[in-house]
Amino acid sequence: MKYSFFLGCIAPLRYPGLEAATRLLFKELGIELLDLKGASCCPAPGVFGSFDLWNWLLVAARNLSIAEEQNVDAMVICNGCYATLQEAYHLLGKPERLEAVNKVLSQIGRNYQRRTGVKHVVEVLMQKEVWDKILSLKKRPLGGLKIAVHYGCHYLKPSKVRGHESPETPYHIDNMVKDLGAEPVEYVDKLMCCGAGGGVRSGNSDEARQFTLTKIENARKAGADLIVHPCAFCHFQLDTGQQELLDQGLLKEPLPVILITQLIGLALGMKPEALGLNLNKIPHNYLSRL
Ligand code: 9S8
Ligand code: 9S8
Ligand code: COM
Repeated sequence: MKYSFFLGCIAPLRYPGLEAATRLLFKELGIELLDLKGASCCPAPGVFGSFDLWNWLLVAARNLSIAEEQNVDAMVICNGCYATLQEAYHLLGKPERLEAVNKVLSQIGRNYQRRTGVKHVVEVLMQKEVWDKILSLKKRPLGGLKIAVHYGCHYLKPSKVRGHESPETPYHIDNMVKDLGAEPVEYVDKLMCCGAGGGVRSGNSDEARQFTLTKIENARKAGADLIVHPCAFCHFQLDTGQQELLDQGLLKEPLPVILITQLIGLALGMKPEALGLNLNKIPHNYLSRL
């Protein structure tokens, strides 16, 4: 089993722990991750796609063509990257469109044939043989931890293109949390945006933080000890956004935030520092209970 690891921008530039944890976990699982040499920003679906669909599609097709050269699917740890690359793959299913894109790509000696596409890291991990292996490697019991799952908008919608379980009542990540021995908690407005998406963080960061605050308060009311999610972009907003709320005196008790690969790494007994948990702004205070 092999994938080409599409890093996006947040992991390499702001939260290197997300990449480190994912690489460590995949090494333990024996799944090879190739480097996507020369990959750029996906480009972010809201930030770029909302303004210029054609150039967004061209850049996405260029990124997909690099993974295709390696004959493997690209794998992402961010819903935004997932949205862009999967939607580009979908849109390029129309032959005239693919031809038009390839005409431009040929100017830089590239070509994309749609032989390979993209997988979200959750889709990769949830394959039966991979998940069975994870469960067989469990070392650190997570019992007693209450975890609020935040799926993020782009992971689930548009549901016809994503093709997961119901976009209104998702359960895959909750099931993972349960299998790892922790307790997933239900909370009000679970499917609410973290606040950042669609370019809102760059355009109106106060508005974005209001979403974050509501989300954190709802998760806290449900008794959560931490929030798990599948998206580097959500990680940025939920962690950095909470620090900003603390600085502004708008938040009293923050909740630590963790990417699904970091949580699995913890369950497998890996060191919190090796998983990059010390690189978060909001400290992982529950670790002393494990
Ligand atoms: S790349 Fe550039 S800004 Fe970001 S991390 Fe995910 S979405 Fe794609
Ligand atoms: S960032 Fe990740 S997927 Fe999104 S648009 Fe609403 S939620 Fe947070
Ligand atoms: C969110 C990415 S995951 S974007 O803000 O919608 O581009």
